[in-house]
Amino acid sequence: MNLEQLLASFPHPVGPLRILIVDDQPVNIRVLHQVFRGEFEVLMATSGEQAISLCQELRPDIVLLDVVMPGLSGHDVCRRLKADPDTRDIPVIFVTSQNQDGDEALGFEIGAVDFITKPINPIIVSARVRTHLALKLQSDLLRTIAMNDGLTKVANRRKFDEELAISWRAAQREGRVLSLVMLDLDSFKQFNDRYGHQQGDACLVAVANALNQSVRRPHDLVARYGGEEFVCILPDTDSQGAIKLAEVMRTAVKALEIEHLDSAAGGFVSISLGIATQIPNTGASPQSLLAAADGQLYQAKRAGRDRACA
Ligand code: GH3
Ligand code: MG
Ligand code: MG
Ligand code: MG
Repeated sequence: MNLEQLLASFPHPVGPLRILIVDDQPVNIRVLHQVFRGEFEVLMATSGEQAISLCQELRPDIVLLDVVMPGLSGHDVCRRLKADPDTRDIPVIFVTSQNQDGDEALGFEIGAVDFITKPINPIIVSARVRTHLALKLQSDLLRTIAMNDGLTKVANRRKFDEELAISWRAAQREGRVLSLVMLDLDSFKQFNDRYGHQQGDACLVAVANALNQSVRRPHDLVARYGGEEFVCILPDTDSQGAIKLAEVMRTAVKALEIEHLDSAAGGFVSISLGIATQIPNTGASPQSLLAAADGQLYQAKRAGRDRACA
């Protein structure tokens, strides 16, 4: 697949591709800029320090990195990018006039994907960059498919398990509170029976979107836990905050006004929710938090559905 086909394969829109050109000599930057302007969004840095902060802030899709620079060298920059989980996956191509074999080998050893020598040949540089961008997009796409639910596009169970473990450790380290909201569509078997599975699928998509629009903080995560069950991870959110959000979600789903004549909630699709909150400590585990949320969900069902229990 070429770049354009890959971009079109993503389940969500992907912005213009960004390339970061790093060189201490502006004339070298200008030469490379000529090659890529118009085709990609071009970012520029004249020092290693600047390159690292641009990578952290703007996450370019690829970096063309000079080796010899005052201050941080290209090798230093590459090592730092590869040591940071947030920037590790950005492909780095070294562009340098040093072309001894040892230098090139070191470049690969510290994580570069390619090596280009100056003076550059614009056609070759462009072809190599496009090749590495395509590889990067392929791995981004695989990750997206592996971590998101194909039907509703929210995070899947795998992503949820990963994120819960990460959020749990972070809350434990910082002594912060962590909440989970587990929710389940009410009488959904009957919905399928009456309206058919296709309508059922469309209903799940609409509910997932409503849930996603209900969460506000960048670290909140909505995931599809199973068939018609969803779960939300709410870092740094106490019980009151989680109860408030659960109510926002319950109201948002009802406001979709999806007809469900067998429902207990005024003829529309509704959800029941269970909330659990904990400051992670020894003796507790992500599984115990999940079990607690599930227990509350069970209570909400028993109490008549279309409600939240905490
Ligand atoms: P309750 O209110 O107690 O949750 O009742 P319920 O009928 O929702 O619960 P139950 O677990 O008995 O049924 C869940 C139903 O959800 C059964 C299954 O057909 C449906 N379901 C699960 N996943 C999907 C899906 O991906 N698409 C569709 N259309 N239906 C699904
Ligand atoms: Mg230089
Ligand atoms: Mg159900
Ligand atoms: Mg269920």
